[in-house]
This record gives sequence, structure tokens and C-alpha cells, in this order.
Amino acid sequence: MPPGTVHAVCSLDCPDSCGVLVTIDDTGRATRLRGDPSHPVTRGFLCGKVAKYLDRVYSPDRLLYPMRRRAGVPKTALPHGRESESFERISWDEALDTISSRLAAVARDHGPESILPYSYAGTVGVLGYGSMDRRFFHRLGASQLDRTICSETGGQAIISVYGRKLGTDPEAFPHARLIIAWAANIHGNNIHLWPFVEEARRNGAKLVVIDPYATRTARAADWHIPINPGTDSALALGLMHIIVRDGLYDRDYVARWTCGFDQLREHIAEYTPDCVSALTGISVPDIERLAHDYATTTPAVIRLNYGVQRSDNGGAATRAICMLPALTGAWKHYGGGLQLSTSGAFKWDKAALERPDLAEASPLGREARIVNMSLLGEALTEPDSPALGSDPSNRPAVHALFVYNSNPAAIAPDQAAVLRGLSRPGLFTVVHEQFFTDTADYADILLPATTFFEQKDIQGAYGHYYVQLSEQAIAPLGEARSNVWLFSELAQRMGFTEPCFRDTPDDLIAQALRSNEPDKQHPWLAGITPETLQAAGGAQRLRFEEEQINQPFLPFAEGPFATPSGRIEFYSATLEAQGIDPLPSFRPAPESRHTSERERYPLEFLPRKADNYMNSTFSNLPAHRAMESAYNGVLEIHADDATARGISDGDTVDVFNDRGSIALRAHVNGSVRPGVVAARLNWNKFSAGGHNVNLLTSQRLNDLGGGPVFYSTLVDVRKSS
Ligand SMILES: Nc1nc2c(c(=O)[nH]1)N[C@H]1C(S)=C(S)[C@@H](COP(=O)(O)OP(=O)(O)OC[C@H]3O[C@@H](n4cnc5c(=O)[nH]c(N)nc54)[C@H](O)[C@@H]3O)O[C@H]1N2
Ligand SMILES: Nc1nc2c(c(=O)[nH]1)N[C@H]1C(S)=C(S)[C@@H](COP(=O)(O)OP(=O)(O)OC[C@H]3O[C@@H](n4cnc5c(=O)[nH]c(N)nc54)[C@H](O)[C@@H]3O)O[C@H]1N2
Ligand code: SF4
Ligand SMILES: [Mo]
Repeated sequence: MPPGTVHAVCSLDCPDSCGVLVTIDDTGRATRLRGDPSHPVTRGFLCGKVAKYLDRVYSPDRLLYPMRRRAGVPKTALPHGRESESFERISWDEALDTISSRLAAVARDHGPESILPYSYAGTVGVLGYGSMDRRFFHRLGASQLDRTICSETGGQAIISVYGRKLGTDPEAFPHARLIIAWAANIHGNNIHLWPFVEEARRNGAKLVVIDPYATRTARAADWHIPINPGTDSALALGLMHIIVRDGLYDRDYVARWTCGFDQLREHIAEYTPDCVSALTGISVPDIERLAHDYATTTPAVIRLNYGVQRSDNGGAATRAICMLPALTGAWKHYGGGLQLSTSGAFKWDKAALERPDLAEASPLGREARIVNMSLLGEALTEPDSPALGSDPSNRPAVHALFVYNSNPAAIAPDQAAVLRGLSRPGLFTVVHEQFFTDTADYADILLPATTFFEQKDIQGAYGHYYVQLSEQAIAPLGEARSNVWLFSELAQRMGFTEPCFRDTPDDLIAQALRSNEPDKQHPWLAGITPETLQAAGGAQRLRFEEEQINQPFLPFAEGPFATPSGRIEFYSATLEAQGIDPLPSFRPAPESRHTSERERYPLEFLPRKADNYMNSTFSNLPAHRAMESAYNGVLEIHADDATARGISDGDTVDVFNDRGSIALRAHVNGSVRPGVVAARLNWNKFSAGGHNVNLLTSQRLNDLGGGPVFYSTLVDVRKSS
């Protein structure tokens, strides 16, 4: 790479998608990275995690060449720093030959659906997240993965109401006069929204945070409302009850643009302030005040994040919250509305990138069965489980697992089941990774992956509306290779002759944008090409003006809406037809204070994300561990719950339920209320006892889209003996 400065994009799974400038010296080494000051939203600063990204790229622990498991070494967790003793170096040729012959053998002996790809969002770059890999697995006839682990529930929820996954522009937030951060840890997870929030506050806005945990965001807010976990649907329905009761809704907006209001009005009658207070733990005056503040302040915006949907009732909760601005007409005002995700605005040509049509050329000759990634444990360990597909007559066991962009041994629920599955004799496992993760320990073949510095990509965002080009800044380290390269090479080895398997990253970028066929470009991408992106310094705003919603950007100010009725749907006949409540209701999670299960395990557990890691990413790096040191291995607990158990601050405690027990250090710091405890995600191999918080989480699925229920987990705690 020539010396100079390269525009890249942070590809971590974060709403912000920061523009990044990487300085390259004359040896081709990256010497500095900083936020791109010209990016209108991320505006020249990086979060603490990525400010230290050079540590990651050049870490001595990077995987730099392909390896295979040494003969006879059993599949178990390996101690940090000694993993390579269980593996031996091989060439890429040998690695690719081994993988292609083993996959071919599994497909021949058990059918191609017994091959399961497992990937999530190690990179959210469009190519790295899903392009050549999808083509490869479709053509192979491998099982399809239902990527439910994060945002599927919330996405389905907002689409059921509005038909599209769009939201208030972050750049509009300074105009808001009331901001509600609802299950949204803006400081920890979405830091580039914060300056806009602060600007609004300087203009007189109030910030309210609804979160059972006192995040940094909550501590900086004007009003923190600590809600009982999993009761947000009740709160949202209760707010609607008051807003309708007191005539504070926007009659004109409701009449013109929504449907199902009469059914909703009847439905919310039972969500009286008293009833909602009992469920949520919020006092009646506070509920009344919140409803009035929300309905009478203009513009009012809700920053809803995904925390709320990671529980049994999460789909209903997200739907109910999404309905609030439809009731008050907050969408009409610049700075009002709601933002869950902006990702639905990026209309990449997914069919061209992923080529689902290639399934017809596979040995199956049809679309393969679908496996829900949140049920990985079950899929790997339970024969004939419904996790293996919806058709009981077609549930072949998984014989080969191909992991990339993900660390399921650490991030998937019900970890004991996942690890049992990964250590199953006879399961052939490939892992494409940057580091010796908890999952890499279980690989038969381990492949080195590039970081976003080492590959070219294009990226949207789920927290703003800019398309960005991410240039390759440095040559791949060692023999690391990108996801696109890997699946293109494997396709050649498998004898797939379709020309699409030879597409380059530049070809794929053109296809994503349809810039090779300008007449077919989506209007919001009109005229955006790699060249225009480059000329613009790397980032271009989507072309909303084509649909007249840009001046200012008001995504849901007026219909028609992209729902079946063309209106905002309080009542969803579509969901009803699927056997789901057409109107959202509060239903207690099986593991919560509202059920008898609480007699066995009385504490609601929040197995949270760490502010200084990205899910499990970074938790192996010394500088990041140091930043997170106050919370590594810590259980946050209320003084009442600690005292009742004879626990003092600093004691080692066992946190347990039927699924397992982990050892943590108690910290009594006022971040949670009585009845709630919290700990953070990490790598297993950096956790006492070798397991992280997901040993305690379950494989139950929530009420919409088959999402996981990380935040509906009951535990008890005792002082370790
Ligand atoms: N630093 C950092 N940033 C990240 C990530 C990370 O791991 N670290 N992860 C990235 C990813 S993958 C995602 S999806 C986004 C997610 O970003 P968020 O959706 O903000 O993620 P969470 O931290 O899961 O949940 C947000 C908040 O919801 C709260 N919460 C939990 N249960 C409930 C509940 O029942 N009701 C209410 N009201 N609140 C509840 C949690 O305490 C948490 O503070 O962040 C991204 N950004
Ligand atoms: N208890 C609990 N569990 C959770 C959550 C929680 O809040 N609490 N959050 C859930 C959520 S929201 C999410 S999104 C998931 C996240 O789950 P994952 O997407 O698995 O997230 P990470 O742990 O960040 O692991 C991503 C891995 O991809 C690798 N990687 C990065 N870039 C590339 C690349 O270009 N190619 C390849 N091959 N690999 C790459 C990284 O090195 C990293 O090890 O976790 C879920 N699990
Ligand atoms: S993790 Fe998020 S905030 Fe940090 S640099 Fe990446 S995109 Fe920006
Ligand atoms: Mo996520």
C-alpha cells in the first residue's frame, strides 16, 4: 500500500459505522487511526475500543496462517496463550483441499443440509457480512441460517407497525425537546448519538432513560426510570392508556394514517396506571408524568434500542413502544419520532450479492432448510429437534459446521449445550477468525481472517443514513484472507463453475449499489457509485430527496405506508394470521419476578454487553481489558440482596440456575435495584471457571422472529465456599 491516508469504515457491529482515517507509513504499516472529521454524524472521533484498534490489528495473538487440529487432540476449551500447541500450521492449499473434500464427503454421506454455516456480524461491511459466503452455501445446498441473535425481533416488530425499518435521523435529534432513551445505552453502545443529544439538551431538551440498569447514559440523564426487566410492553400500553384517556393523542394523524385505533383503545383499557405500576415497579405519579411529558412536548423522540427485545415478551414490547409516536403524531415534527434502526434505508441488491437462486443448482435443487442460530446448542446436540428445521420429515443432523464472523462458544445462549455440541466427536468444524477465540478452540481447521484495515468493502449503518466506501488500508497480515476471498477460493475447489464465484470485491460493490445498471438503482442510491463515494471523501448521504422525504427527513410524517393496509398498523392482521397477538400485550416471561419460577431463582439477571468490548470482541486484548477492569468478572448486586445472603462487596459469589454456575466478584454499587443482578459478556477463557454469562442463559425463543431471551434469565447467588 502506498504511504498516505486511507478512508476506511469501522466494521464492528455498532450503529455508528464511523468514518475512519488510517495513516500508512512508507513501509505500508498503519501508524495512526482517527475519526474522519468530515463525516457528518461520526464527526472525527472514535469510541475508546476502536481508538485502540491498532492494538488489535498488530496484536501478537493474531491468527496469521491456516492450521489444523493435531491428531488425537480432543476438542475442549484451551488456555489463553497455549492454544497453538493443539494445532499445526498448514498451507492455504492444504486447508482449502481438506475443507472442500470434507464438505463434499459430508454432503454425499448425509446430504448437504447437514452442513451448517454459522456467521453473524464480526464485520458489518456489506461484502464481508453476506455476499460470496451466501453464494457458496446456496450453491452447496447447505442449511440456511436464520440470523436471529440480535435484531430480528425488533426489525419484525417495527415493520409490522410501519412496514419499514426507518427512523428519526440522528442529525435531527438536536431539534428534539424530549428524548427518551428506551433500553438504549447511548454512551456505551452508540456514542456518536450523544453529541446530538447534548446539543438538544443545551437547547432545553430533557433526557429520560428507561433501563433497569443505571448505565452511564442513565446517570447522565435528567430522569432515570429503572423499570422491572421485561415489562416494557406494560409501560408502553399504560402510557397509551393515559394519552388516550386524557385526550392527548393526535386525532387527525391517527384518523388519516393509522388503522386499528378502535381495537387499540379497547385493548389498552385494562392497562391502568395502577396495574402498570405493579408490573413495572414504576410509581403511578411517575407513569402519569412520563405520559404527559411525552404527549405534550414537541418534538419528542424515542431512541429505542435492542435491549428491550431480548426477552420473551420483547416483540410485543417493541411493537407497543413503536406505536407511541403514531398515537401522538410525533413523526410530523423534525426531531420527533423514534429511532430503532436506520438499516432499512440501505437498499443493496441483496439478491445479486447472495444469489439464493443458486440453490436450484445445488444437489438439493431447492431452498435448504432453515436453522435458527439462537438454537445452536439444540441443533448440534438434539437429534430430530425442531431446531433442525420446520419440516419434521427433513431434519438431518449437523455433521459440518462452518463458523465465520462469530464466536458462538461465547455469545450464544445455553453455553453448556453449545460447548457439548462443539466437542461432539465426528463434527467437522471450520473456524475463520482473527484470534484464538473460545470457538476457535474447537476447530478442526482454523483459518486466519483479515480485519477491516486489510480488505475493501462498502457499508451502510444502523444509526445514520450515509453510505461509505471502506478502502483497504494495509496488506493482509501474514496469510490472513477476507471472507470474500475464502468463499471464492472454496467455490473453485468445489468445482462451482458459475462466473459469480470469480467476482472481485469491486464487482461485488458495483452489484451492491447496482451502479453497473444505473437504471435499476434504488432511488435512494441513485447516482451513488464507488467513484462518487471516493470523490466525496468516502461518505455520501442516501438520496431521500427522490421521495420527497428529505427536506427535512420525515420518514413517517405521511402515508401511504409500506404495510399491507397502507397505514400504520396498531392492529396487525398479518401477525394475527401467523398466530401472534394482533395487538401487543404484556405477558410475563417464564423466568421473571412474575412467575412461580422466581421461588427457585429469585433474581432477574442482566447478562449485559461491556462498554469497552464489542460483544465478545476485544475481551482478549490487554488494553481493552484494562479499560473494562472495574467490571471484568463482576456481579453487580443491590445491597439488600447482598446483605440477605451474607455477601459483602468484593466477595466471590456463585451465580447459578439449572443450566450452570459461574463465579464472579460481588460489587454493590447502586447500578441495579433489589431483585436484579447484572454481569457482562466476555470470553470464557478469561472467566473464572471457564464460562461466561451465557452459561446461565436459555435457548427459549421470544414472541416474534425467534429471537433469544438473554435478558429474561433467573438466577440465585450465594457466597462461594
Ligand atoms: N460498547 C459496546 N457497544 C456495542 C456493543 C457492545 O457489545 N459493546 N454491541 C453492539 C450490538 S451487537 C448491538 S445489537 C447494539 C445494541 O445496543 P443496545 O440495544 O443499546 O444494547 P443492549 O446493551 O443489549 O441493551 C440496551 C439496554 O437495555 C437494557 N435492558 C435490558 N433489559 C431491559 C428491559 O427489559 N427493559 C428496558 N427498558 N431495558 C432493558 C440494558 O440494561 C441495556 O442498558 O450495541 C452495539 N454496540
Ligand atoms: N449474554 C449476552 N449474549 C449476547 C448478547 C448480549 O448482550 N448478552 N448480545 C447478542 C448480540 S446483540 C449479538 S449481535 C451477538 C454477537 O455475536 P458475534 O457476532 O459472534 O460477536 P462477537 O463476539 O463480536 O464475535 C465476532 C467475531 O468475528 C470475528 N471477525 C471480525 N471480522 C471478521 C471477518 O472479517 N471475518 C471473519 N471470518 N471473522 C471476523 C471477530 O474476531 C470476532 O471473534 O451476541 C449476542 N450474545
Ligand atoms: S465501534 Fe462504533 S463507535 Fe466505535 S469506532 Fe466503531 S462504529 Fe465508531
Ligand atoms: Mo447485536
